[in-house]
Amino acid sequence: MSKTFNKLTSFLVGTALAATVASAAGGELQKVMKARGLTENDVIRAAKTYNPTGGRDEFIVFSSGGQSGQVIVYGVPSMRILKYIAVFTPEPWQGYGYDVDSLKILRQGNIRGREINWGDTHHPALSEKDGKYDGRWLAINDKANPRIAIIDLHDFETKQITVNPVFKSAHGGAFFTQNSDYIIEAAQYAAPFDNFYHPIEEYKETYRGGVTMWKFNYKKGRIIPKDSFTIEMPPYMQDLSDAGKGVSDGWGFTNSFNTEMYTGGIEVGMPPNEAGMSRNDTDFLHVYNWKKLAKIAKNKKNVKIVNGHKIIPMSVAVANNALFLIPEPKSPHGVDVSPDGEYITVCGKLDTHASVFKWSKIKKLIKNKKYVGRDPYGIPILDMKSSLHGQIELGLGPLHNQYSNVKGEIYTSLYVDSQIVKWNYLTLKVLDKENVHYNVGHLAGMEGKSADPQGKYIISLNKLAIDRFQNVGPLHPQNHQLIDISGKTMDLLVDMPLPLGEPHQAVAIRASKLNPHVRYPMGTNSKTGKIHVGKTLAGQERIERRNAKGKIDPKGKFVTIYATFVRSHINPERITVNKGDEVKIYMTNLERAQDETHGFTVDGFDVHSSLEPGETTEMKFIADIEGVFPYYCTEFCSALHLEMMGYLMVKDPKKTYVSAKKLKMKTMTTAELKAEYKKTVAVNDATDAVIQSVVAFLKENKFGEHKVVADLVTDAFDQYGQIPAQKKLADAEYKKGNIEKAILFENMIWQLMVKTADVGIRAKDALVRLVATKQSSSAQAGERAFGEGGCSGCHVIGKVSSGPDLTGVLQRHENGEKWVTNFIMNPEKMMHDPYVKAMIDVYNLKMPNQHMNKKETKDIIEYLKWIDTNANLF
Ligand code: CUK
Ligand code: CUA
Repeated sequence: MSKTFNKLTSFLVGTALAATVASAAGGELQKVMKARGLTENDVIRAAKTYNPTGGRDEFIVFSSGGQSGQVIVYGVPSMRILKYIAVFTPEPWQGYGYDVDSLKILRQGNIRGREINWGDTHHPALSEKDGKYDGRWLAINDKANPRIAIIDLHDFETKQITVNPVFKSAHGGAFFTQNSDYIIEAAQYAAPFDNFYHPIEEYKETYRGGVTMWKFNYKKGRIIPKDSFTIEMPPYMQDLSDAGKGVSDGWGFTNSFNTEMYTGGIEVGMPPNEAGMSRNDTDFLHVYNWKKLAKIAKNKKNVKIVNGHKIIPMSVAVANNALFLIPEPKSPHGVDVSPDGEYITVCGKLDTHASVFKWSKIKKLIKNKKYVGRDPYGIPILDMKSSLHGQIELGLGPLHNQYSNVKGEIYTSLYVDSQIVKWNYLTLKVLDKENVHYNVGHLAGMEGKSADPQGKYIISLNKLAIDRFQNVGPLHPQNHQLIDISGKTMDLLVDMPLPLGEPHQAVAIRASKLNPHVRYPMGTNSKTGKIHVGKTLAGQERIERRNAKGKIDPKGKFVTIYATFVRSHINPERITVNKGDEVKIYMTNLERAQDETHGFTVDGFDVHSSLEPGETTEMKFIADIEGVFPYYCTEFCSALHLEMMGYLMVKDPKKTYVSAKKLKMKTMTTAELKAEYKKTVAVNDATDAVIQSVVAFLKENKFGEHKVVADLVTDAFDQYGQIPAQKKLADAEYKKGNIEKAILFENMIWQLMVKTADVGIRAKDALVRLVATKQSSSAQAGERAFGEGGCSGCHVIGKVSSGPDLTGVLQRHENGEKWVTNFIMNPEKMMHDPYVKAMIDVYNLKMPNQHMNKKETKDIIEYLKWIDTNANLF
């Protein structure tokens, strides 16, 4: 492209821009609002939720991913999705279920030997200390296949799946006790604990409900099944649970439906389940002393073992005064303990009321053994009225509750009314109602079920999304709505379509409490947290062939590859095996640089692994088909990512292969090779000079004082440090006369330099932002005007471009500010100034009138002053 053409375009573009931005600032907002049909309220709501580029959210939400068997992570208030965590379902991006180590986790979830490859996640729970979230672990249940998974919040990976050996479905989990000693999981659909056939006619005798108390090792972040136990419960359908806290610590609360013990039978002429299971006016809230029962479970005499798991029979729990029932309004759903542990709110979805039970009243009844009767299984029943603090009418279909930072303030979802009610559980008064989109299930407050709720926002997890979003076919997304609760009345801020599963519950935590790592110690098996047996460092790459006894044997059928990954090559790059060999690949990502993940697959073998910096993973398959299979890095990790590949060649040992090497390829002459070598070395020297200038800049500006920059510099030197070794190889080959090989090694040096420069420049940019003086708002506006008004079309700060560099421009003239102001506003009038004339000669271009107004010009002057103050940085 010709120089003149360049200048011409920037001149034209500049002029056009200047006209459109002429009215700038205030008017611009009005224009956008008009063009997009936005009201002032819309704009305020947008401003309340918008994160500018690079901005962060105050809260992080962990939402159940419903039937996707995953966990969804998003930020509040922006409602931007950050991650899907693979839990019960294979997830290829993360390699989950596609490499050996993650497959082991997934297979921990096998039930009676059968692989289960999905989950119906309902309730995520954050680990607690004194009832407050600590941001260390996340647990989530699977309702369909009764399991609990543990996710490590240091790397957002699933570390354990535990199958409930006696339940056949489980809903009321996961809920941590207030110091994360146990995780509560209640059954849902009653079924026999054993794995045998029991006719439905013997439902009352042989089907059972229950609550499992999973012992949790907080330090290791693992459930310990052998120290866990299940409290046998009547075959009522246990629903949701909550752990007591504060004054009620040590106790658990689980509600239920179908205390009728109805078993349906449409096919034999019985009314359906839905009729029979909601006949009674009340169902039962189960109240149990898990702390006491945990001690009781340690004595063998007190437990029954079913499927290798401890069960405390109802009779034992009752005899020890550790299990009670309280009537609650029919078909309840949520049961939520207040931040101080004194109030327990239960919502009956078929009742318009919320019932607030008071712990001190319940405790007194228990202490005085004041029972109004016993259920058919002999469990003492406490009087409902004497246990209640009070009841309050909320609306149709109350379901779930969340607390805020205001004393007594509680938020309840109304499923049928599609509303959120704000009310006070102490004074029993309704304070406000907000319409949400159709059929809200759970609510998520900010740490809203902890001992330290933060208020500010409530998220409404709606079941339907009719008419809210672009139609994407009959299966609609879910709709999470963010509501501002900081004011006297609620204000619905924004809708977020969630294109995954049907999330039930979500939990939110202050982002500042999360402390995730950026890399693993070299060679880590992220699934165990220990160093991987396959850890391989640079120089240790190898291919080993062993026999069935594990001895090195050239005739063996077991091939192990110890491979390393670093931008932009996989070592080894060629693997030849025999058809039928068992191939095991250990892969170590040698990068220490943040976000330098490499992925790996061998085409056609249904394997994939994601290697985060420092991670080692294992892949295994039988090379059961002959052929040539490329393998490659699946993450676009660097400019030479496409070159990050190799070949797996599988040959049939029974075949003889005829060589196809007939055609001699034409090669370069020695003189040509030498010329290329010289050119390559010269390019490397020039590139190194650029790197050195960046290094000098970084040192001058004391990069070591800024951790973010220092980390990047470490990354850069990781690359740079590899150059001497390559240089040695290049020189040696050159000496031996292998010029072609010497060129290739010199090319490798260039690759390393480019990577160094890439990170180095990132470090420089980060440093400039850190050490530059803060821009005044006027200078900020000036920079915007400079960019949008077209000045930047010709002027590049710190560089001579199609116009002169403007660093120091205010010093170039007497009364510089006035001179530049006049020149910007009326350039035509100054064309005869000898300086301007000279400039026109040099640049062959006249300064155009960009029609800047007075304010814009003044701002630009402020911006130019800011540049001068920081001139050393450009
Ligand atoms: S549940 Cu789905 S809306 Cu499983 Cu907690 Cu209430
Ligand atoms: Cu490594 Cu692409």
